[in-house]
Formats: sequence, C-alpha cells, structure tokens
Amino acid sequence: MNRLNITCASLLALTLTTTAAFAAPCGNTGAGFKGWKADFATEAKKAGVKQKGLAALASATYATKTIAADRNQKSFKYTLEKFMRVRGSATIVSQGRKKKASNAAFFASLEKRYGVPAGVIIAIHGMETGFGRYMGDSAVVSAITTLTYDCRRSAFFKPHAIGALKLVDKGAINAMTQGAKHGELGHTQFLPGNALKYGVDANGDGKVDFYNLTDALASTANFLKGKGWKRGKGYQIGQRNYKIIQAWNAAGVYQKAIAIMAADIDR
Ligand SMILES: [Ca+2]
Repeated sequence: MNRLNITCASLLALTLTTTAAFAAPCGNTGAGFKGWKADFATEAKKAGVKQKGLAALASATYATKTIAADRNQKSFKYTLEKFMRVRGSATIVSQGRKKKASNAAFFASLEKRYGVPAGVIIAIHGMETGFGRYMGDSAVVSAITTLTYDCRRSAFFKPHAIGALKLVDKGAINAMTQGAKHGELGHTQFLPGNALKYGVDANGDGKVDFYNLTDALASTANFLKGKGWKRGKGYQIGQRNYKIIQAWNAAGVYQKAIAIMAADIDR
C-alpha cells in the first residue's frame, strides 16, 4: 500500500515535470519571449505545424506596438452613436452603396452561394479596413505570437497563433506578411485561426489570399455561413442572423453598427 502510494506520487511528480517542460510560461514584457518561443515551438509541432511555420515562429519578434495597442483599447466603450460617428459610418454607407452598384454581379454571386446579403459583407469590409485602405502595418506572425505569449489573453490567441503558423505552412502568408495590430489579416481582418478555417480561394488562382478582394470577401461570407447564417432571414437585433454578426466581433456597439449600416447599404 505504502509502496503503491510512493509509486503513484513519483508518477504524478514525473507527469507534472513533463507538463511543466512543455508549458510555455507567459510574460508581460519582451524579456521572456525568446524562451517562450522555444517552448511554444514544441506545442506548435504537436498541433501539426511544419517546417515553414516553425521557421516563421523562430523569426518572430516581440511586437511592442501590438502590446501598447492592446493595453489601450478605447473605442468599444463608446456609445453606439459616438462609435458610428468616430468610425465614419455615414461614409461607409455612401461608399458601400456605390461598391455594391459597381460590382453587383459579384455580390449577387456571393449571396447565391453563401446566403449572405451584400450589405453585410460591404459593411464589414468598410468598417474593418475602409474598403481595403488600411490593412495594417504589423507583422502578423510576430503580433499573434506576442499576444499568445502575453499573459492577458493567451488562451484566446493561442489557436490563432497556431493558425498563423499553419497559414505559413500553406503559403497563404509568410513571416513578413503585414496585418493589423492584433494579427488580423487582409481586407476584412480575419484572425489567423478563422482565416485558416474559413478561407476560400474564390478567384481560382490556387491560393487563399486575404489581400485579394475576391478571396477576402468570399471568405468573409463563408465565415458567416459557417457560423450558421440562414439565407433570407433578417439580421437586425432580435432576428435570426443577428447572432451570426455577433460571432464576427465580440463588441456590442460594433455588432449593432454593422447591422444598421448593412441594412442602409442594402436598402
Ligand atoms: Ca485566390
């Protein structure tokens, strides 16, 4: 009995040691990032990341600007009215209507295939990057791995870091690819894990490219469809598809703004 207990205790100790050896400790400054990357590489390999992805991880640098931005997020605390004014919703709607009119066949094909009306896709595109004008200047792999290393929201960002490394393996991005401060990619600012899961090669060049308008907007529609968008159902508060808009972005003001702008664009 005693002997068994000792054996169990030793086994437990061994298990804990093994677990500790693979668990990458988070940090709140850049000091531990290099050591963390080495630990995370083991975890990434286990998750299926291959050589190109691991090389991108090795070359990632601590993203100081990303951490500064993450510590200073204000706009989602605004009221809906202020949020929409600050984000230029009236301009997004007026430009969005023109985009819809000038590319009507494309948006009709997206709705036919994914069930998502043009206004929703266009409102997201306008809101995320001003229709592709501001797609960010942070290296995606560095940003997303830094956020995973940072202690605040490691668990949330980890699948996106793994996703980013797998996108590197697939050739969809590389270590230098630029995105927004939190590693969001391309025209509609996909987090890398979502990009990996919902990315679509809609222009048929054999590559999923979030910096290509056709691929990015089809991928966005595919994300919404994948989250359960129901063709022909409404998307305002209380209607069937509103919760799908909620799956795109966690901020309440953002969700409401998208629903309002989308309806204005589709009117
Ligand atoms: Ca493509």
